[in-house]
Amino acid sequence: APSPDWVPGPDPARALAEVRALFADVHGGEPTGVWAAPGRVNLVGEHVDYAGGTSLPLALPHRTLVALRPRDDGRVRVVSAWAPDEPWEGALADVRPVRHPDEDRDEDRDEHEDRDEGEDRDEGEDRDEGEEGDRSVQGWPAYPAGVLWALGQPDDPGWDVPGADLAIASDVPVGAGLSSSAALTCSTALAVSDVLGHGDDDATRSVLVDACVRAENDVAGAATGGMDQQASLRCRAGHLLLLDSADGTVEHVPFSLEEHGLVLLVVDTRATHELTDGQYAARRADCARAAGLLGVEHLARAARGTSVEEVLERLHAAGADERVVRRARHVLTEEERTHALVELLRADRPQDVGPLLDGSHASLRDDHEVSSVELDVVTEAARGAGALGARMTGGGFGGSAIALVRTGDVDAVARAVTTASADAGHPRPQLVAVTAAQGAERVA
Ligand code: GAF
Repeated sequence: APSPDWVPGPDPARALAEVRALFADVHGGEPTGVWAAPGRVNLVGEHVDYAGGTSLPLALPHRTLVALRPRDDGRVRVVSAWAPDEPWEGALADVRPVRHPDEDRDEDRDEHEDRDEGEDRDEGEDRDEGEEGDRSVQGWPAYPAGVLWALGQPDDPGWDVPGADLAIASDVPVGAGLSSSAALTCSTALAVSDVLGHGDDDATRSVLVDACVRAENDVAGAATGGMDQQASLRCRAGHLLLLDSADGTVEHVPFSLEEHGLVLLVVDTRATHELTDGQYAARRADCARAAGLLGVEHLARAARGTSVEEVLERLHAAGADERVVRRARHVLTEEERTHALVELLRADRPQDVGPLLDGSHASLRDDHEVSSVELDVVTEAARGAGALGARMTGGGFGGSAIALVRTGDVDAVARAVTTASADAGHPRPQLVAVTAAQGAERVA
């Protein structure tokens, strides 16, 4: 049987040396500073941020580093350790949103109306928010360039953003559903904010979250609801971020598994994970449809003061089709699981949260239909080998799962997920045990 493939832990000193050397090579001289932002996993509260729900992410020790120095000619030059010989350069003034918000509005509306009437649509249908060709910046440079663009938008926040030289290096696995893109936008945003002297309070961090979401949605054309950027910018070491996406408020919930003899294992299935293929947007549209039929702003809050069953009955009565009801059931039950899980943690009972993790996975798989066969195989194998609970984490359709495991069972679980993946003909998963790390910060 194949042996488990453990991802090497992050090496912050090496990453810092790498990004400095890259900066010197490509731009010459020293950056003004270096800023770091982490990837994340979400413990529970999945696919609810765009429905005003509650999530519980933690920052990974794996981070993206951005070395930055402002330029006075309005140009952006950015290089990354992924492609050190291919720096991207352009004028900040030429960075544009994928599609202007006012354009195509009628077309959008028609499309939504058609969609609402259809029963089960073709799941494979492409619903890209923007085609490659619409983008003013192609590929990964759209993320840092998009942040500079977003922070300079006159409506909000209207900062006087200069051009910049940037170099980027990262430990965050790409395409693994661990928010490598948020790590990239958030480290860039903090760098710009800091060199412009905007201070570092919670209000500024919230401005940065919004700019990063806007950069990803509008310039990179990638769908995201905000949880990942909140996690990357606002998490604290040793804590989960209890995030209410209805109003952006957060609490920091202490989270240390070690004293309970537990480990949080991340299993990257290495199966394709792509949020821009339209499936994510389709889930959002279904949730928006449910909220509209119920006449509420935040679907995730609709069962407060009543019950999930009662809300679902109302949805049926309002004419929702069966698929929209299932999407709503996911959001509403996930909200209950998240609050129950927080209560268990507050009672110092992390060993008891496993069934809530399993329930979350089942709901994401059956009601929201965002899991994948690879994720189902590894979560089932983890449970079979003694994991207390396991679920997909992040956007789904591939990417990573998490498993809560007793320290003594880690090897058995690692072997079980590796063997089960091999038996199913899937790629060999990559494994890493994680602790709750610090959110974005200046490191040099
Ligand atoms: C992706 C999105 F970017 C987040 O906003 C969130 O919706 C998540 O999927 C699912 O919880 O990571």
